[in-house]
Amino acid sequence: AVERVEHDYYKYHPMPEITDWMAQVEKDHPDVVTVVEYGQTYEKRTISLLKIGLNTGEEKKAIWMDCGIHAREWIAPAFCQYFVRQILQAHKTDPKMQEMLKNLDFYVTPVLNMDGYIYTWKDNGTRLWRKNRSPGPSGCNCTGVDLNRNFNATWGTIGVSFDCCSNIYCGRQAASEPEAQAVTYFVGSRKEAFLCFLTIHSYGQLLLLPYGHPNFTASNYNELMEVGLGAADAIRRVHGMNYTVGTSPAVLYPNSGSSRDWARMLGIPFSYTFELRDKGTFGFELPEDQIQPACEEAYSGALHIITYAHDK
Ligand code: ING
Ligand code: ZN
Repeated sequence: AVERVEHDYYKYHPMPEITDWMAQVEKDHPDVVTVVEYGQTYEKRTISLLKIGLNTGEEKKAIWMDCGIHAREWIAPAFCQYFVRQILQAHKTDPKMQEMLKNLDFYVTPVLNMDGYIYTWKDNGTRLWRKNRSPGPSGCNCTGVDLNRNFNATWGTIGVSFDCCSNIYCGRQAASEPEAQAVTYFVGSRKEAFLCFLTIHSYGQLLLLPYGHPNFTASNYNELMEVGLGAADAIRRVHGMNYTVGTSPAVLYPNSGSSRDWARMLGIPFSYTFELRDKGTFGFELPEDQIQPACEEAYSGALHIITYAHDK
């Protein structure tokens, strides 16, 4: 028999281990989990997500979560893995989760920017790479587009750069990048189903809501704030950590082309960006001994939003 290696949720994993883990989770939970391939990266890697939910034969509502849109934010993929494990555990023990898995499908992408993530594991001084790995336009010697500036939401208007060497380069046009196209197509073709769009980043301990452009206000802004503040309370109750809630212009600075804004403009009511631990002490290089508490508190926050959206 093939030796079975337990997956350590409190370590960071290179891409091949995360891909193997996805296949193993599907194998271990064939009644609730399916691996779905839905796109390709610039370097032709297959982008996959885990679809988690009970097969009821009915039309179901859905929850979106993506992690690792920015390569260096390693706590984000770790959180997606933890999140999947927790909902599968709760599926066995918690009546509320059983109810939600009957009514909802969770679509979880552990690493969206796979090319960038692999690049940060190369150990060549590349640990802090943020963007994807597509080449710049002719005449530019830099690589990569900021995928969270590339979505078709007030694209290219504010908080971006058109310099292809910038870390916030928005690309040559909206959704020019294959990774952004994959999300745009997958979510866009099921847009009526999605109640929540949760995109996971680090760092800063923030819960950001639409819109990044200061001239626009989400029609359900008050409700987004209220639910976000409830999530921040839930987070604080776990380990006492403070998360700040608001739009990006209110909390830090404006931006355009984010996937969160795109999802809200598409009509998905509960669209949030999570900025996980910490507040800058370790930044993108959050030590492994903080993976567990960071994931525990963020899980509580995410569940607050998902439960609200489900019950509404
Ligand atoms: N932060 C996000 C980014 O895309 C953001 C979200 C935007 C935060 C604007 C604050 C202001 O820049 C990270 N960490 O990627
Ligand atoms: Zn980020």
